[in-house]
Amino acid sequence: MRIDILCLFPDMFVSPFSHSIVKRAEGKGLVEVVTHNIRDFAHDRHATVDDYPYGGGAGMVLKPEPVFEAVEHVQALTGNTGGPIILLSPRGRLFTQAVATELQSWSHLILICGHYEGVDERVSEHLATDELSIGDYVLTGGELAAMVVADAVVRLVPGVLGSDESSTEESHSGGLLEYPQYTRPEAYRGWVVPPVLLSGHHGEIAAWRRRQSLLKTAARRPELLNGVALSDKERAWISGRS
Ligand code: 4GT
Repeated sequence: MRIDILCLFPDMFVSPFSHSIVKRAEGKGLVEVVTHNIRDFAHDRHATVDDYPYGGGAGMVLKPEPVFEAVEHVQALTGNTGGPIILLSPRGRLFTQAVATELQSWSHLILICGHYEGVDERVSEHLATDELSIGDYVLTGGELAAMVVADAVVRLVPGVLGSDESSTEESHSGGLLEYPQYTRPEAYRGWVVPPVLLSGHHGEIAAWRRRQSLLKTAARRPELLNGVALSDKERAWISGRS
């Protein structure tokens, strides 16, 4: 998979991507992440990429020309693969694990990061094929959102995670919150690890973990239970507790 990221501050990606799963994926030759500076596609010698909003108002707006031309440059470079062109924006559809799974199936992604007060609407209307938000809050720029998307997608590319890590993906949580994890020491400041985890009874451990996932989900994110297949027994057990 190749991911091209168009932004105004490509340096922001250097450290995160050199420590994360992205580095590992690149090392294995499974993923290539390339950042581009939208400013390189400005038209004037001052490299202007923003301008005042038509109609007035506070702040500046990212001009359309450098963004369109940066995308066209990437398409020429990569052979115009027809993959998603994603604008990161607080108005986008919510980025979830399901969206990450969907994106993982493409061989090429283009991510566009906005800055200033916003991006000229023609980018959203006539260039981006998709618009994603990582959550209901406002950031200074789309770069952090692009990092989140890249990280979540790259770890799903087959071969990036070891088979141990990837097998925990589907089989365990399946739309529920994770069960509690413990490691040594067995007792820390008087807080002991649940004895079942030391019992060696794999069946009991699996059942305990499932119950813990259900409990935590019911307590903290009850809406997630709607998307999960529960047995009648589990449903009754949860409603008896909440
Ligand atoms: C939030 C998100 C995002 C921003 C999000 C254009 C000017 C957008 C700054 C940018 N804020 N981008 N992608 N929640 N801010 O995903």
